[in-house]
Amino acid sequence: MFNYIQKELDDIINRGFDRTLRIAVTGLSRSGKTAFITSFINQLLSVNQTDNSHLALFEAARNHSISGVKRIAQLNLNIPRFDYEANIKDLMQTPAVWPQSTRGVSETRLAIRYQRRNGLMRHLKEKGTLYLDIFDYPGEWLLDLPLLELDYMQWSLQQQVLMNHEQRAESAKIWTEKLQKCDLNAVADEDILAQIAKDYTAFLADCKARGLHFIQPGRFVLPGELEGAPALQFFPLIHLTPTQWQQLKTTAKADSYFGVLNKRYDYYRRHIVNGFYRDYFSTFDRQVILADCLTPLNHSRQAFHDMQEGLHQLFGNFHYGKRTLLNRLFSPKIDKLMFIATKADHITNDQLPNLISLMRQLVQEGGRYAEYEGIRTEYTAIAAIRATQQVTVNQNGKTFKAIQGVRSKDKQKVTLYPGSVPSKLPNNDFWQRQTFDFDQFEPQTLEVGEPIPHLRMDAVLQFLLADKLD
Ligand SMILES: Nc1nc2c(ncn2[C@@H]2O[C@H](COP(=O)(O)OP(=O)(O)OP(=O)(O)O)[C@@H](O)[C@H]2O)c(=O)[nH]1
Ligand SMILES: [Mg+2]
Repeated sequence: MFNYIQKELDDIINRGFDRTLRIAVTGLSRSGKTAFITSFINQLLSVNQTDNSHLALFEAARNHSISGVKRIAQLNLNIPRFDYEANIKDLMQTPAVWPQSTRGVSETRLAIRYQRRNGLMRHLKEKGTLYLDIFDYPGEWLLDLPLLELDYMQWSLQQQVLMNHEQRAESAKIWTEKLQKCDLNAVADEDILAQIAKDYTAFLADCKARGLHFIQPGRFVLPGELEGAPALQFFPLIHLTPTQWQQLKTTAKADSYFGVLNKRYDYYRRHIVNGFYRDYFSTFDRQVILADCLTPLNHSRQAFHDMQEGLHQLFGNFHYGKRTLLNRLFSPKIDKLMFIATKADHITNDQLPNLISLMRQLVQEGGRYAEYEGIRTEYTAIAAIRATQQVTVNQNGKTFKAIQGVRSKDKQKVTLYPGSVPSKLPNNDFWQRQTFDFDQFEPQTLEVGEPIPHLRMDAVLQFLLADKLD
């Protein structure tokens, strides 16, 4: 009888005190979201009752208050499951390969059983469960969110400014020539619209191939099931002045090129972008923002500025509690925000402070610490899947720090000093000197039962979860 009552009581308590946390993993394409989520899940699944030395900074693992972690069925039945198993399988191959670039949305749910340490519940020696929901999606789609705030004319004028960049102007020639020839007052021909949109999409894909990040609309380069849909057949009218816009608004009929393009842009914004926002971004509790600052440094000055522009569109205006884009775009519930510089295993440990400082400059004008109203914010650098080792090298009687790993371009094991990371946004001088070279590395083969090697993922777990596991 006593057991029965005890169980009833336990059930009521558990139901009442379980917690759910939805974590937004935000980042432009190739910033490391999928690697981050894979490692995040892996580190949690690897927590055990004997040795958690690989998660020294994560208190709940260190003091063994976590009794078990499981992947469980997600709540949304219409979204594919995050393919954690496939990513782990990739890492277990010999040689190991990086998880694939993401082509659609997926979701995962974890249940963390833990012993309560604080509050009333600790007296009952009762366990709690923390449910974690995490989404993955192609980074390209993120840059569509700012479109929610822009009408067709505002967006076109913004794209017009971007065209001043040499690389863009050059590869835009084909579609801009066709655009100029199009009489926007004439009755729209579907085939011609489809053709110009195709050329425009080819231009965006070319920008992406050149390492540029500011690509809008993001769905055009990764359409998923919308491939070929008229909703993706429009383009910015970058050749019009504001006066011409006003004229066309009065003269052009609904079935004209101008009318049809306006309608399609609006549809895209209202249904596709807003749907993505509503379904995935409006209900998060905590957010991490990932930025790969090293790869664009390797590409070109243009690639670096382009990424900066993309990040500023999303986060640049987010400071001092103003009602700004990020506040509006992401859940008003967010209470913790972490800016993370990814792939920190590309550099020696002594360069980490520089990398963090560079990221701050990239995501916020001037790199100042933003104090977001009611949101705890932290800045850090990590490697979700550490591909290199830190070593010390002796040369000509001197010792210096270096990294060792299998370089992607020639699959050779190398020991090198990748150079110093600029702590501030690089100036002209920096680009002329080009004194750094950050190589890509191949992941190390993961052994069965071993956790993924990482750098400071435990600090991330601590920041995001500690207060929910007390
Ligand atoms: N050395 C190292 N490389 C990493 C790490 N994380 C990601 N990378 C590299 O960055 C690439 C992109 O990482 P992903 O996790 O696929 O990036 P993503 O943000 O999911 O990209 P999309 O799905 O295309 O938006 C990987 O293929 C690796 O080459 C890391 O921790 N260390
Ligand atoms: Mg991905």
